[in-house]
Amino acid sequence: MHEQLINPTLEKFRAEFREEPEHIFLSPGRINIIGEHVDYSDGFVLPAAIDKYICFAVRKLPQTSLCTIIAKDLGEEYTFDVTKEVKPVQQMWMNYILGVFSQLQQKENPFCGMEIVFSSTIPMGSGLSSSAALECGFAYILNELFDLHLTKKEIAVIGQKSEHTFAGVQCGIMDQFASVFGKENKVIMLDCNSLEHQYFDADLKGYSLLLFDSCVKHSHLTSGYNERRKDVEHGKKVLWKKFPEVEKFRDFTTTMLDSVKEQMGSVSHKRCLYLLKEIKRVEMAAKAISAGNVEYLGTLLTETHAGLSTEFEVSCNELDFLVENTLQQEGVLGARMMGGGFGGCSINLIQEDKAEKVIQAISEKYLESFNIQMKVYQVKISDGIKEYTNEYII
Ligand code: GAF
Repeated sequence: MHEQLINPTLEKFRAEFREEPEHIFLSPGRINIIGEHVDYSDGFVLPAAIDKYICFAVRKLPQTSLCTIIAKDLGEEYTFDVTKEVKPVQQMWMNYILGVFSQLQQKENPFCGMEIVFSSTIPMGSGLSSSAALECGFAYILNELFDLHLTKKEIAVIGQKSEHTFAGVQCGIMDQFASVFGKENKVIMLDCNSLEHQYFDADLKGYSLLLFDSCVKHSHLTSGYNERRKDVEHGKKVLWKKFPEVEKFRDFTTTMLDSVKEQMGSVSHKRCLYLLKEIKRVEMAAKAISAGNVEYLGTLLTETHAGLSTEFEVSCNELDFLVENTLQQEGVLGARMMGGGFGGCSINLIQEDKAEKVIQAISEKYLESFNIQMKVYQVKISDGIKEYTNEYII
């Protein structure tokens, strides 16, 4: 991590600001084992933070009110005045940050100038939540530097709201929650309705979770993410009109759903059907993990892909190809697209000693069919956002 991430971030900070940073923070991306698109529908999800991070090198400047942020990997920088109201800007990466700042600025304004350089090993647009890592990382920094006394839940919610208000994506809470609450070797079972959560050991009994990056990039602002959410909200409205006594979306049955199919229309019906089935699958997956039943976990992952592809319609040809072909390989228990969809990664449950062979076979087939070199990430389940306090002088 030093070579790849921390040292280059530090070097850039020193080169640009001619000083040492006072803090280094690491904010992780996430995987999601199962529970896709249910985080804005009272569902359960099973995400985990991973060992791919945004690294922030930070220094406070009490004598000024200017905050300069350098996005090292993009070769861009942006300066804003912490005493002035902030508005969305052209640079999307900066909107994640400004969206966080605007919420905290409204509460009180204890801020002064700052110098920040950040750099990342989370590939952008690959479904590993680089945006949540950026939002929550910045909220965490402000919390630490200015003693804001925010709880971890508040940091996650501020990150999510920044996405809604400044980035225009009506996302759920899963990505931000995983980035903040991640724990080494533990999967989080999160109830997105109450935000109650518990941790599970991620022992996969000789199998590992490998990510295959289709390298088809997506942005949830221009993909169908917000549209899917609208389809679902419409379906919910119809359901609650007929069954006002039902408290949470996940308490509707498929029989109730079918009874209002005509009023809601076939599109919202299939979206809601997928969601109700997916929420149940997550509960079954949590039981399968606890019981060490990896075969069944694999079956559930594959069922999720079928639902995402045909009912929720957020997959794409490249992801369908990767999943279909991976499932044909020996030693593969399950595969599915991961995250919001329309590109990004598949997550695959593969016997450890068969992984190399699977990777080789799928890379070749993918290159041949799409002329794209697939990328492979073997990730470790890691801690959530934290200050990096080890020695980092190079
Ligand atoms: C994206 C969103 F940001 C999450 O909130 C979630 O809905 C996910 O897609 C799909 O499960 O990552």
